[in-house]
Amino acid sequence: MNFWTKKTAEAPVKIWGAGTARSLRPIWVAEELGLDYELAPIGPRTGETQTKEYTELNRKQKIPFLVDGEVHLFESVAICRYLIMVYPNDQLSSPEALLEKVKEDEWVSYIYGEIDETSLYVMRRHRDLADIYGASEDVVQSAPAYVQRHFGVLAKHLEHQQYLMERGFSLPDVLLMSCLDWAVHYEVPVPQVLQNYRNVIAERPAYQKAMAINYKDLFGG
Ligand SMILES: N[C@@H](CCC(=O)N[C@@H](CS)C(=O)NCC(=O)O)C(=O)O
Repeated sequence: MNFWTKKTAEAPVKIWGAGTARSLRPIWVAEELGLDYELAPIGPRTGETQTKEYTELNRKQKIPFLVDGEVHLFESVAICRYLIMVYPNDQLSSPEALLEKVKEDEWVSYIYGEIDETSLYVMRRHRDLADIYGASEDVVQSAPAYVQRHFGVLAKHLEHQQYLMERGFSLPDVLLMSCLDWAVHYEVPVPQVLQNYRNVIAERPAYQKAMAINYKDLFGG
């Protein structure tokens, strides 16, 4: 199958998952791209990821998840990357040259690895989800300092530029913004440069729409 000439005559893109920082990402990207997509807003701890039907689609029993014709994808980063590359528009810039690609990967891996998985999700696992993963006060207490160290690196990079990639708003910004919101929710201090960056990105209509869709229970409606 050639993704780059993919026809949209098939059913619209379907995305599963709502209510978490990870599920926000594909919804936000879909909104930035102006996609006609269907959302199944299933939550992570509601039993909806454990049903027979969902497990047949996604053996990981996690959200988010995407189906687009023959393409089945889990992992928020992969889903966003897929949407940006298959349905490009001028709201989300895509890397073209090799160095741009690897630089973008560098930020994506850094934010996903160090801030999402290693810090914020660790706090979630060992505090909010302690019944499942075990409580660990030491781990939970040391995580915010670790996040802040990496926020320092990101703040330095963003001191003199608006977005992580010089060419404009892109996938690493979607990841960083979702992590900043998560950190603020966990009361992890955020440096001023990143607070300013967050305020600018929060003005994006697609972000606001995606937040209202993803966190429907918080925003009402
Ligand atoms: N690395 C995955 C993480 C997916 C993930 O852990 N999703 C959580 C919600 S944020 C989930 O579905 N948890 C349900 C479960 O573990 O049963 C991604 O970025 O998509």
